[in-house]
Amino acid sequence: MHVIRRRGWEIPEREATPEHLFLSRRAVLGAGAAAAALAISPQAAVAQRVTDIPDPSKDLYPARRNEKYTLDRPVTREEVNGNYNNFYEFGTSKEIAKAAQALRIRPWTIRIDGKVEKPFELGIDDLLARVALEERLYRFRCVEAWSMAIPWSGFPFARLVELARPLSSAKYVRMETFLDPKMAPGQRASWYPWPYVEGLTIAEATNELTFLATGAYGKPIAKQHGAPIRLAVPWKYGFKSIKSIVRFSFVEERPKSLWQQLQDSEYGFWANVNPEVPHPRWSQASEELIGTGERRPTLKFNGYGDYVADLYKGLENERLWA
Ligand SMILES: Nc1nc2c(c(=O)[nH]1)N[C@H]1C(S)=C(S)[C@@H](COP(=O)(O)O)O[C@H]1N2
Ligand SMILES: [Mo]
Repeated sequence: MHVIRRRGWEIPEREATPEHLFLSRRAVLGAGAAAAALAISPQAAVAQRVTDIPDPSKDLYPARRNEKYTLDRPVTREEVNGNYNNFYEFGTSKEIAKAAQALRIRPWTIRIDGKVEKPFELGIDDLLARVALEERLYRFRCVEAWSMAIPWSGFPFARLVELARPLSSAKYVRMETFLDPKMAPGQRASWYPWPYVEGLTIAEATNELTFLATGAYGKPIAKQHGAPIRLAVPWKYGFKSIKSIVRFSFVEERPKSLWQQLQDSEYGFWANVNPEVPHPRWSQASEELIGTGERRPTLKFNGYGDYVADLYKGLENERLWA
């Protein structure tokens, strides 16, 4: 049987952001004015208390694209990307999108604590009102040897560090996903050390590529991608990019992630993409571009070495690659 399938390379990059929406909105309001209006709108406040539908942040998107970050491949189609996910809080299958709709994303409180001038909590919409959103096209490489290309919207992690005001004794940022086994059935599996935890050094966190994604495909980020806020570190294997974050702790000790606690040999702290260092169970030399069937050689640091290679100088004795 001949199956007609739309191939990834037929999808123009501009589909990442529905251009007409962006242009018409910009004609009326600057992006900043839109954000300010939203922050004080009574409807938004009610929506936050009662339900997450409609998403009170929806008018912040699409965000203006930052053209600095370009791709060497087409953007993965939204339907493909939104139906092939890892989100173990909702189960171990890749078809997790439906189950992930149980995630409640308002109210969503984020705690900033540890070695900071003053610990505090703030709601996701208060945070969104304090940052400038932009869109970035990033490659994404899972340790399982598949990849996608994603138009994230969000803001640089460095902006969060600025708001957090860490003390000089802070060496790492430890991030934590929500913990709610009633809402997330995967968290009833007691053999996982929930909640999901990940970490970065402060230097990694403040690298210009390190991004907190609150949107994708020109909209608030879908639940299966880790709404309402997830990490995007495109030079690292996918598991580092923790989803649905509720806590950022500035700490002295290197955080130990959920995966590292489970299987240290396969999920180290550094986890940078390197095609020359095989995973203990398979090669990392190439990757499948999900949605196209194409296989491509994997690039060192996923092609982002110009931005990040310097971060790892002097760390040759660390296990940087798995
Ligand atoms: N909280 C949480 N974050 C997570 C995961 C998870 O199961 N739970 N999976 C990780 C893995 S292994 C990958 S590959 C990416 C998948 O992101 P995506 O589904 O948006 O492509 O999320 C990462 N972040
Ligand atoms: Mo992954």
